[in-house]
Amino acid sequence: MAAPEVTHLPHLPNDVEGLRQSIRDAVVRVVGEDPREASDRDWLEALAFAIRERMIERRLLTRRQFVEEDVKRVYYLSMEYLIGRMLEANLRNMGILDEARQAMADLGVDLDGIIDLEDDAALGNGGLGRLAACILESLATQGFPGYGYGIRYEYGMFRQDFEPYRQVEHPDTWLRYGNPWEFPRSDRKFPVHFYGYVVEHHHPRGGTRYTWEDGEEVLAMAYDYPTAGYGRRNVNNLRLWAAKATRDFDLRYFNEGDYIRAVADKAESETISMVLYPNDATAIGKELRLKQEYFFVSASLQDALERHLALGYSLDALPDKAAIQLNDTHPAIAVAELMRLLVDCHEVPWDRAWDLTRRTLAYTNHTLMPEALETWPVPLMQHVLPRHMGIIYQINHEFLEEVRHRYPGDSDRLARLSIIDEEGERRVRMAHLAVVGSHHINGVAALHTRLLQETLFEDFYELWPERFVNVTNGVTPRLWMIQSNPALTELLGRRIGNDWQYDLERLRALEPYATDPELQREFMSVKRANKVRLAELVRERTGVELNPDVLFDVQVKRIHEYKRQLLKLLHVIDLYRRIRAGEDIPPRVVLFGGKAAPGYARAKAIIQVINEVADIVNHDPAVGDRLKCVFFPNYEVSAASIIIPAADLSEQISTAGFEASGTGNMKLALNGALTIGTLDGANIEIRDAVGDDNVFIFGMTAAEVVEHRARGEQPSTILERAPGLAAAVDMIESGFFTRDDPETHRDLGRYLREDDPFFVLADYQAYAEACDRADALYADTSAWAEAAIHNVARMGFFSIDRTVRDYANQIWDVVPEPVAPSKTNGAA
Ligand code: NBG
Repeated sequence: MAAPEVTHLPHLPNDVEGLRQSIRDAVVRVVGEDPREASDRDWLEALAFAIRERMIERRLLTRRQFVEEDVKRVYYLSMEYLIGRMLEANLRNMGILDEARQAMADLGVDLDGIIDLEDDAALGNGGLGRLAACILESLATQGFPGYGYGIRYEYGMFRQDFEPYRQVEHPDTWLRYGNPWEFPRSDRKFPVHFYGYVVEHHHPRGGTRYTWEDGEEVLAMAYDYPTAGYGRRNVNNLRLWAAKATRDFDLRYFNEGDYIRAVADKAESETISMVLYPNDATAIGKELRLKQEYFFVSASLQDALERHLALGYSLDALPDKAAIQLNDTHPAIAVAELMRLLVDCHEVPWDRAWDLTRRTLAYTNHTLMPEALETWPVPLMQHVLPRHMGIIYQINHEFLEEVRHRYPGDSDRLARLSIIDEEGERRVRMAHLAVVGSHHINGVAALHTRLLQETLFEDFYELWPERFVNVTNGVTPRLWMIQSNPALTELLGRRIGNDWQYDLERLRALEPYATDPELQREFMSVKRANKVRLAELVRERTGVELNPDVLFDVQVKRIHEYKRQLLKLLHVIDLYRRIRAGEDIPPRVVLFGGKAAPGYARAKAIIQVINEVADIVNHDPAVGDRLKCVFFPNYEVSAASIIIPAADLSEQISTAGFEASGTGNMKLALNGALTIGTLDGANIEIRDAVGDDNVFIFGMTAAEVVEHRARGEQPSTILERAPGLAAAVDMIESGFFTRDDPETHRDLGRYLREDDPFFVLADYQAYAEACDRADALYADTSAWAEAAIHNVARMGFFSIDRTVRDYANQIWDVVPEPVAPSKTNGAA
């Protein structure tokens, strides 16, 4: 029994006075500056320290409660967390935003200026990483014992710049001022092994043991980021691993006198956590990436097992006390690593270990795109992770035995199901490994899950239909409404109270007011204020002036052929041509935002042509305010928070069958934008929720896309029937927008006319008509406002809290463990 003094947890006051005291002290004690001399950045750091002290108190209380209640824990393994800025989010979720604003004001500092100093934590590419961040926030908010695991990349998502039209990438130096939010845990380190070879040891009394010898070892060191729940005292932990060289490894060379080599090798082993791969929905197949994946999976599983055993549980109790979720195939090596840890390190017999593994792991699939499905060449896997290759062979052998038993003589089926792809260069299919090693596999929207069952995992679905479930994605209303859209939050509070902040379905209370002219007027004036706010930012970043009284048409997301930014651009070009021809068309602002993977030439060409078109359109005196086109540079979470609340129209125009879910679609609709979209991903569920009248659906369905492809129609024949579209393609191709070098987009023109793999041309006519429908509705302000209010009121289903509850009920079998509401216990 520890002494009372030892078991004591400090308790800091959360009122203005207490905060002011902590902040002023932190300037001196932590930052090391005289408060009279402190810069804004010093104050930012001091404030962050004052908050994190309070977060860690609640974190430790939360953890104590989890131990006392003997809870089952959820471990979320993700290569990416697209968190964004932390200051405002932490203040808000800790329930001390107003107090901190006042405390800072008392100290003569404007909190909002400080908030804008912070860099985004951009440890992710796009929707998958942002979803992971939303899930962690919701786990804490709902009181689930959830632990995030990932990588502490020294450099996150690159910063995007245009020079002048082309994308150039700059390193994201988000840690250059240090990071006040993290707790470096130098005592929480795990060795991670690479290369070397495997030795078989035959026991005299039967049985074989394997040891993994030689090779290299890197240490994974923990950095903890407390994650606060909103409106209650739960604080969970996100643990990010950084690679550190092991001392043994250094010493070898030091002893040989090669000092330079020793230091260089140390730097090299630390490159594992150096940089995020800036790729979205694409597999890269680089050795360093495989090492990153294994690095964080191994450290996370070692950590989770150590905690499990330290709590006094037996390994047999693992599936009852831990649920491990694999976010896409990136952590799929966990299947083999958990087996290795159980069998080789803890001497659990193989069959029992396999049973435990399969009952502990679950896998979320985020894409059907073949190029995004990770596979590793067998020789590479053998080289980097020789023991895991052996384990995968064994798992595959036993799995295929089971299949053979059920489908005798069906060798095609065996080849289709095998974890090893035997065609051409032999490769390990990570998605198959994840499916075979998981008790549940989920897609992220209803259509996506159905397509998984019917196409990608058809054979697996036939084997184990009960393992496949849908969990439609969601978004957190704390970031995507309360923080990003304070004006609408205030309006909602006045009209329907604040219950929706915890239970988004409560937004339905707004329904009866959708036709109320007073609410419509207030709603539209909130939207206008948000458009003014965005217009200021756009002027600052691009010099382009936007008129807040016209329709704001927004497409923000990664740049990808399947997302069809080109479809929107062709429409812009058509409008421009018609304006120049003297046609009177309804005015609009078109705003694009998003990054292209640095190696994705086509996506980069798309960015370039959008910038070129924008430059001509925005400077043509014949156009004026009737059309503006902006490519917002360096789209990131903090920019999204300004852009999304200002959108009238939300572009969700992917080729049907390609967008697994989309989550931007949910954020935009929640903020009262009307969706113009295809029947793809979660758009379908959004339409079902908001109703046909409140969304503009167009284009081929997923099934029609398949039929259309089978017909093999030449895209150029479509152009013969559509003169406006043909003119737009021609303007790109002939160099109308690139007069210095008319050849620039020859290839893009040819691509559209001859290939058009994502059916931009085939869907164009339907798209243009849907745009006209949007214009017509926008002309009727009251009708538009009514539809927009219906969108907000009906978005309850798309709360991340519902998503997390679906995981908890259908997959994890865990219950929430709320600590206490923050205002009654702890505050003040
Ligand atoms: C992305 C999908 C999106 C989906 C997010 C989150 C990958 C591999 N997939 O449609 O493209 O919304 O995942 O589920 O990044």
